[in-house]
Amino acid sequence: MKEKLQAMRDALERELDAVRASEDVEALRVKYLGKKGELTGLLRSMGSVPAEERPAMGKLVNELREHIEGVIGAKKELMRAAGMQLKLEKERLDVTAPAVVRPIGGRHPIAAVTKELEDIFIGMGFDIVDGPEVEYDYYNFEALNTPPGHPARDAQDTFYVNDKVLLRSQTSTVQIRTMEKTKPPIRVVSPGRVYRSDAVDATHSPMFHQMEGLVVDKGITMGDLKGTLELFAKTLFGEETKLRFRPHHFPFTEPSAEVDVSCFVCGGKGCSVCKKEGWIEILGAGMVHPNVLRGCGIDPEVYSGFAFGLGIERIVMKKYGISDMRLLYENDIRFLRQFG
Ligand code: 2U9
Repeated sequence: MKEKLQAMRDALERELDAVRASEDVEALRVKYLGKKGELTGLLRSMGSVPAEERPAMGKLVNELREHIEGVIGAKKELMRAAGMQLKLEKERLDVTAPAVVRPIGGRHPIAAVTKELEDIFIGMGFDIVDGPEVEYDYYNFEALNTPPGHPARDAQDTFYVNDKVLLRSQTSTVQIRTMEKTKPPIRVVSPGRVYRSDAVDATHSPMFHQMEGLVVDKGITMGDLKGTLELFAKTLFGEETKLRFRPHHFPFTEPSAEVDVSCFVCGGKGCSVCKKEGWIEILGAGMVHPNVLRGCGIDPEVYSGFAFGLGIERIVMKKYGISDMRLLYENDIRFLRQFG
């Protein structure tokens, strides 16, 4: 019996030494101290030990059990501490390490100016409206008082999907859709892409961006148009900016005008940005043609309205002194970085 106890003790020692995972320590505890464990078995067999030896043997078995409990407990604690140490090592965080620099992108100059223009008009109570770039001929031309064969179609020649469907050449399409859907008062601006079958050069592109505005209500006059555009121009280019209206013709407005601002670089004296003119053309505008209102179910005897349109690229180029429009579409990061 004594030898058996010693052998068990030695075996446990070896097995504990070999253990690598805490589950294996628990397995050893069960192996020796569990209900069907080796030491438990030994206790059960005490009956076969002669009565006079039993107390001494019982004492030895108890000592061994205490020993096993002790070493297994100690091993468990050791492994828990080692595991914790490993976890701490793994999760070590050097708070003094330099931060990873994540470069932050910036707005494209066209997007930046579009937002600037939107904010100005939102400030005046306008809504921003959006619509499809692939449009019906009806919304792009016919509803804008430009029937088939009208000479104004040439200047806005665009890309046709078929006889009736095209890529819009102006965002007025959105304003027609707005007038069809909503009753006056209407106060909207429509920024977006437009298309024209123009060859690419420093000042032309088959795709560019426009923003158009439309106001329709009772009693709207040319005075409202001038006041609105003046406030717009002063906010965008500075308080000292002056406006100049030159008579013009558009099929969708009557009367119509082209609108210049006094040069925001030289103040009107003449420089390279205004080509020594002192004025920079930025807008087209006019009073909405009665035919256009009527076509959208708005009675021109009751309501009147003004409209205007501008090319966003042109404003971007004048504002930042960019002489070639193609730079705006090449997405060369060295160019774009200059605008933050
Ligand atoms: C409706 C009725 C009339 C929008 C207008 C212009 C004048 C104009 C050009 C500016 C530069 C186009 O991008 S550009 O080439 N636009 O000169 N646009 S009046 O007139 C409208 C709009 C909607 C219902």
